[in-house]
Amino acid sequence: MSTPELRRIAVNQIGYSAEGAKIAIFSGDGQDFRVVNEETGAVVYAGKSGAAALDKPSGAKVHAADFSEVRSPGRYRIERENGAVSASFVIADKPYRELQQGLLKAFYYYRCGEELTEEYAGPWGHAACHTALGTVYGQPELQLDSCGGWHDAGDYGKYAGPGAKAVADLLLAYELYGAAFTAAVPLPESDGNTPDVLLECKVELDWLFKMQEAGTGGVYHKLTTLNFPALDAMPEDDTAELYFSPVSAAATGDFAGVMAMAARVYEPFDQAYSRQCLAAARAAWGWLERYPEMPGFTNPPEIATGEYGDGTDHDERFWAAAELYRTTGEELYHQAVRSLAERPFPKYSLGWADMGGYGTLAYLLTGKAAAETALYASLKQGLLAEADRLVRQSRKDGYRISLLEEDYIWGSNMLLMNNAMLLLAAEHFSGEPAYAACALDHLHYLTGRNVLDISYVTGFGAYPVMNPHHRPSVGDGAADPVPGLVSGGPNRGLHDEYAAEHLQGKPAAQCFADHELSYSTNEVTIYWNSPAVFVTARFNMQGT
Ligand code: G3I
Ligand code: 9MR
Ligand code: ZN
Repeated sequence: MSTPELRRIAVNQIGYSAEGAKIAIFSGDGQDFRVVNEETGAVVYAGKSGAAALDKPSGAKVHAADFSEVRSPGRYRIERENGAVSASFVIADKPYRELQQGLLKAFYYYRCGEELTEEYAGPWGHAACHTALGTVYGQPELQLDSCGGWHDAGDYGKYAGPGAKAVADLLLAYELYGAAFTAAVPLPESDGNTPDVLLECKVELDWLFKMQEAGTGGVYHKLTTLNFPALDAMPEDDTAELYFSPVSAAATGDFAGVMAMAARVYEPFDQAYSRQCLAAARAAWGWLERYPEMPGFTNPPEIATGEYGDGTDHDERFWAAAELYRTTGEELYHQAVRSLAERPFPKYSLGWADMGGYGTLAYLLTGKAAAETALYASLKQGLLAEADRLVRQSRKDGYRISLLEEDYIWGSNMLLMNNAMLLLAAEHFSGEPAYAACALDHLHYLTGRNVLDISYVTGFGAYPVMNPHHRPSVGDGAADPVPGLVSGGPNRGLHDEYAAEHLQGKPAAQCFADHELSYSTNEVTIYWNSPAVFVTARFNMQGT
């Protein structure tokens, strides 16, 4: 269809809920617009956009067009007097159901170690991959089962910390918004009893068990080949030797946190599994106690894959202690939470490096009665203050999101969705609907209401990302990319050659290239998908 310059109308390309606010963002001149029902051709609303203002992060002169009065379910588009036409979108009671299912199904496509069959994967299937034993780095005689889990991203590495963040987001979504997870995805394991989101997370948890060092409880930081394979390599053709990188405190803390969480969440469905998770979490905690001071992880010299370096592990320890306390109620862990909380790490950040926010959420969710009064009050107040800051920033932004110019970093869409998660946590603890409204504005940006008029979720929206840096999507021969993947989004750092060559001088929010070579703007990862599942689940709850 038309190019973004001609469209100049940014909408959530999925759509808007019938009862909620409906705002399109215009750029360029001309305020008059009409909303057209695409089935009947009828103009159902005519109006004028508000005053225009220059928006620094996007470099655009933007104005908001409010058509909240349109409430009848249907498929619509917006037209402006200057000839611009928006993407087609729906107005519906619950417009984001399929999006949530697609974002969750993405984890199935990321699975490693098993065949993705045509029945479940359609044209995006492939043979079982990475089934060989892995070698423990520095111990050539020690070869271990490494099979399973999810690939991290556009590459086929598997990294314990990022994997734990992804599972944590999904389990938190299930804990807070369980009613949004009743429909089957479906998955090969769907049994009509255990929710699919738990079945999918079990794939990663089962793999995480294999990352725990026998005897010590420490957790290997990652499992990868020495180098990244070619960009068109299908997973089953990536047969280079796999290595377990050394144990790290960050990975061990993340592992303890997510396993303690899993022990709680799986308990009603599978008590033996729940016990196994808790025992693994306790063993990891034992390792952390034995090694209170550890240097951050850095890649061993021969290993060139993703480092996920992390200078401080107090946040991961804090999360681990808080989840272990929430799950067991044992004083030992409460004591650890209280002493770690005194350390100066970010308490409201949701990873992958700064995991303190998960500790804060776990402690607050434990409830006031079980908490120390002053710590509970300060964490709750801090969370709400952080959410207030995000709301204030969003109100100043042309596209109504909390990202500042300097926030358009590698994986800016993770920051976008993490901020939306934090806003929804604030809604949860305060009951204040303005936080949810602001979070929804973040979702609108993700699926199209942004300066590039692009949906950052493959397969969703009229103008979605088509060429992600994702090896299966490059190599599988299917016309469309694997669906349901969240792209990293604009990154003003221009950290790859393609971006450096093509995006020089662009405003921050336009530093994005829908090109498979641009890994620093257009790669996809499990931990960019997972907060988006959390956010969509909130808006799929009944009665909201
Ligand atoms: O946090 C700082 C910020 O303070 C600073 O202003 C800004 C300026 O550039 O940088 C921010 O740090 C960035 C950091 O991501 C933020 O999380 C770094 O520049 C940036 O280089 C770093 O990128 C990471 C990238 O690996 C390179 O290390 C991404 O977060 C991380 O998601 C990505 O992860 C890769 C794995 O290594 C391999 N698998 C794919 C995956 C996704 O691309
Ligand atoms: O494909 C790799 C991607 O998963 C990583 O996030 C990225 C940064 O570590 O690196 C990509 O691999 C590129 C490598 O770093 C440089 N040569 C080109 C590779 C892409 O084909
Ligand atoms: Zn694999």
